Amino acid sequence: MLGIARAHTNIALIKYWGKKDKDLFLPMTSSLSLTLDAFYTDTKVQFDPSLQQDEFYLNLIPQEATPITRFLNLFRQYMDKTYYARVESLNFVPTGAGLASSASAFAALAGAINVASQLHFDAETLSTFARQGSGSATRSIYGGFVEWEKGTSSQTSLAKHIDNAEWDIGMIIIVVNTKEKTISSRSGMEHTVKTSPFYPAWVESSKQDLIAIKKAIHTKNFQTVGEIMEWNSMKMHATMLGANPPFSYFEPESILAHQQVYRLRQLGLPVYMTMDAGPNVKLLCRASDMDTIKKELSSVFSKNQLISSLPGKAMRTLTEKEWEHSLNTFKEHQL
Ligand code: 2P0
Repeated sequence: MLGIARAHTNIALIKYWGKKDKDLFLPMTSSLSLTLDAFYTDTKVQFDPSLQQDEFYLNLIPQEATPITRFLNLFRQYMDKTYYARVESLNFVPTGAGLASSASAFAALAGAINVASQLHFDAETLSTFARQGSGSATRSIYGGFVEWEKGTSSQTSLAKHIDNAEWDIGMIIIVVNTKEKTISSRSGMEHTVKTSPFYPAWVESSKQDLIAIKKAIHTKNFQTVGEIMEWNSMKMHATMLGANPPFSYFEPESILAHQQVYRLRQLGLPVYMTMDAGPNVKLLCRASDMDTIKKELSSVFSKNQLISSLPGKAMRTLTEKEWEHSLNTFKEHQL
């Protein structure tokens, strides 16, 4: 009863910001993302009759297993025979890069449990499980462009694959260094839904953005995809400025990054920005322009503030040999 899986992080182009049902992680709006190749989580799950409780190791270090137990129970309710499990995760999402790893973490965990439990749910169903770990994990079940349909129930709030994104597309993450503690996305979105008079407008506008971006993805219209992405992100952040009391994830360097994007566009480079529940700025650009853009940005940001990635693939299962390889890679990088 062993299962191993790899899932990649994703960045939302059409954002998820607000829950209709906190317990089931049902979102107020549908969202759409791009899965990224460079950042992923590998997870191994073994159900073991000799265990007295669930065990969880993150990057080889033992952790409190309660959230994992809660997630394992979502699957255990369908299993004939249930055992405790040993869960080992390796995060290949650079720490300090300010990228949320919960998306890849819960998608990989769902994938590994799916094999270990021998339940073999299909990918869409699996995304409904991943969702109950963290909303954005719903979308990390698939590669390329992915839509999370908000649905009306736990069974219908799921991910759908939209496009492999195997065209000239990439992302550059501008890491904005900040030591300040920010508001978690979970509490930030709750506060926004409750208090921002802009929130209903966001729901309506985001619905339109989703329709338009899907059309643009379908016709591979890069400029329109970028423009809609940028506008959607700004509108999401505007809901926070309108909350009571207001809050914002912007840092001075986020604004600096925005100014650079405007400058790059004036130079004729098609590049667009988006920001999540943190100060880092993510750029959508042509993969073939990534080196030029990084070079341009190096006058303002240091090399290690600029991380790039191509589109990534869907969650997949790994063999034990691949796990051993992953473990060795992780240990080498740690040294
Ligand atoms: C997104 N974010 O669509 C949006 C945009 C942040 C801003 O998904 O409470 O960690 O676990 O469902 O998924 C971050 O929120 O929140 C997020 P929970 P999650 O990517």
